[in-house]
Amino acid sequence: MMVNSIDLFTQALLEKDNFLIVAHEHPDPDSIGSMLAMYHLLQVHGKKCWMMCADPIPAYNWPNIDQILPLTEIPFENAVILDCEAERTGKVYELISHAKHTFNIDHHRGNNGNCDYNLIDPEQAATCMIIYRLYQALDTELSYESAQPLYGGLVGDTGGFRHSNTSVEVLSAAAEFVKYGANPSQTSREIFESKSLEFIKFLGYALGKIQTSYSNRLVWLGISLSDFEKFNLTPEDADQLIQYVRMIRGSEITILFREVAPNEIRIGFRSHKIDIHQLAVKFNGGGHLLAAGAKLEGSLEQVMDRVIKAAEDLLEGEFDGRNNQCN
Ligand SMILES: [Mn+2]
Repeated sequence: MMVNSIDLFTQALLEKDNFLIVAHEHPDPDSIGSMLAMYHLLQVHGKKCWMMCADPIPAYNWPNIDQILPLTEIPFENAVILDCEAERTGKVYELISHAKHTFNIDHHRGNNGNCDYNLIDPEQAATCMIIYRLYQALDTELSYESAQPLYGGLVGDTGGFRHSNTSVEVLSAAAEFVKYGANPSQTSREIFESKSLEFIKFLGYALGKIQTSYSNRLVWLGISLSDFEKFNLTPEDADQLIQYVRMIRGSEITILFREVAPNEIRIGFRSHKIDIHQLAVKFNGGGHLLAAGAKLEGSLEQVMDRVIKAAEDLLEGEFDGRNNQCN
């Protein structure tokens, strides 16, 4: 993996023009926030740029969000890939494979660093923190256009400043963004408190299906496609379901299984203290030390059996013989 210095990265960026900005499929607040802040940064520096996302965009009231294009042909030259590696951009991947130069900014562990220019830092709480460093490196003053989306990205990836990645740097940056017009209460409402009535009723049903072992140290929940259909929801609507599952006192590993297509199971892993990234990697996934994901083929029951067995091995310390505690 090749990682560039911020100076080399910004210099290469300023030498080029006509950028297509993309992020991972199934966009979250950090990927959307970094797209919007990158878009504004490039525009301030006189660049022509577009943002594109093949999936639906949440209805956040953030500046320029209506400028995100659906999948379409545009005369771009260079691609900026945010909050993931190029291979995880979904339906826009084919488009960006024609880019003259590729720029990648990400904070996920295991990013392959295969782009022409890579700014990858797994120590950062959010990709938005790295974009903020770009604003500083380019002496670009913050404004509402950058502060609101950057703040939103931090709120999303820190779970509303509650996760272990909520550092002094994150809180200082957040304060700076609020100074320039980011709206904390509106942002939290948009990200965490704008569920449909159907979702809340579904939540009541889904939480009734929670299973646990090892005295609640391991907690998991599996939702089938037909469960989603009963409530007129899609698996994407339940992205945040794992937040409720991980609230159980004493839980150390939390796993959410969602059947997103017939026999295609998306898995979310969370922990307060155990490295569950290695668990995701075992099933060809990835992410962060305490928040990771994977996707497996098979029936919901088969996949749950396999993964729960591995999670139990991890709790028993019999998982590849490694020390699993994080500091
Ligand atoms: Mn992120």
